[in-house]
Amino acid sequence: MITLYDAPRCPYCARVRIVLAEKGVEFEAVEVDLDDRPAWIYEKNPKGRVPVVEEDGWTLPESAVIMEYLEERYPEPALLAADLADRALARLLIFRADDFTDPYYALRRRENGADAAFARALATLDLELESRPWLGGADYGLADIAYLPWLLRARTRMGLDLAPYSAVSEWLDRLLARPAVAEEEHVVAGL
Ligand SMILES: N[C@@H](CCC(=O)N[C@@H](CS)C(=O)NCC(=O)O)C(=O)O
Repeated sequence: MITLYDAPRCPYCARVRIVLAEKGVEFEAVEVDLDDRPAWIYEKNPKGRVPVVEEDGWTLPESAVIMEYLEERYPEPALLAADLADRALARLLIFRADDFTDPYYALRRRENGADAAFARALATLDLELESRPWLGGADYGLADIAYLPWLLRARTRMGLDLAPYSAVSEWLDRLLARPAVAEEEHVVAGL
């Protein structure tokens, strides 16, 4: 069985939780206290960060890599499109997710100009979602899961109003209809 070294508040862990839930994979979650990280986490990941997955003594950190590993290990239901261009688009967006999450963290740190920078990041996402139903193209998948955790947290924990971003808002409503995403929303509500 897969073990996930996990932290409820961590959006990177949320990516992995959602993929596991979508694929119906049973796993054991070991909660890591981010405010007092145990020394052994460095044996699992030299950077000392979660998420890490472990299977038969083999460990893998980095949420974007874990998502792809899980996609290959448990191909059904597919979370990467069959179409090569859509697969590449999903990977590109995941590769560039920092363009969205950096302004989010700047806002969390209340840096100067962070409000405007996060608004710009949301407007860019909105524009992407005006042109296609899901971030990765025609189908729901890894790209949506890669961005979603920050939006759930921004809405619930930072009181973000998504009304000005109608495409993002509609996308989020469609996502929340999925049990795997609703489960994560429940985790966020409990933080
Ligand atoms: N690039 C990593 C980032 C993971 C990450 O930053 N996790 C945070 C919790 S949300 C963490 O473990 N922070 C502890 C630290 O940075 O020392 C990934 O995608 O998995």
